[in-house]
Amino acid sequence: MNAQMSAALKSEAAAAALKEVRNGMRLGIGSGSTVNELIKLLAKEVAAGLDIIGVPASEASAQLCNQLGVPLTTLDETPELDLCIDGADEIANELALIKGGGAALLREKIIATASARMVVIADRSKVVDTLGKFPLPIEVVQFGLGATRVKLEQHLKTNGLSGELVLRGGAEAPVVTDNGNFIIDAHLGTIPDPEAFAKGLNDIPGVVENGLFINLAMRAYVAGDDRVEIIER
Ligand code: ABF
Repeated sequence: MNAQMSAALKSEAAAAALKEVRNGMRLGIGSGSTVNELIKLLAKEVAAGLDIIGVPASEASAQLCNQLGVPLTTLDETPELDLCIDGADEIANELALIKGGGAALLREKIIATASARMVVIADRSKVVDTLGKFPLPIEVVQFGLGATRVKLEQHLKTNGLSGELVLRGGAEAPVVTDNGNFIIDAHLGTIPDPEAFAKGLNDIPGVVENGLFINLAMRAYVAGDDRVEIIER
């Protein structure tokens, strides 16, 4: 799929989700290239009179919203949201998701959890039978990285999984999230039971959050070549 086609599909998924947005809504705005398409469409609606207020999941999304005139607030001012629209890296059964390829998983999960309803926008390439081909992003604090890694390896073993744990960006230039943390990408290949694997993962003291979004999304708008499919949970 070339970049132009891919952008068109992302925009179609975003346009379908936009139909759920009503006047007066408090909107969680995720991040990533599909959400960027949503922000562009949203900005046009706002210019035409749509009255919404958004909370962005990343500095990048905030910047685009500000640039295009989508009004923003914070979860401190508006702690409860009506609808969150976000992208995903993988979408499996029951709308179990891997997110965090853009390193915004922590804010994305906070926003999704603060929202009455979460919907996902994606192109068809994101739909999988089993999660895990996409490396699972895990946000960890910088302090004690080595010790956290050991605990993560133990967690993998306990769950019958194995795979490389890779510090995103490498030791020389690690990626730092909007929250000042690092990301470890767990290259697992497959996560047959995401719910079981997620259990206890965030109990490791150095782990801040993980990219498994389970029982959060209610609906996904998935754009394929001929139509936008709606997947419900
Ligand atoms: C975000 O955007 C992330 O959680 C996920 O990593 C990513 C998907 O990106 P894209 O829309 O660019 O494929 O929602």
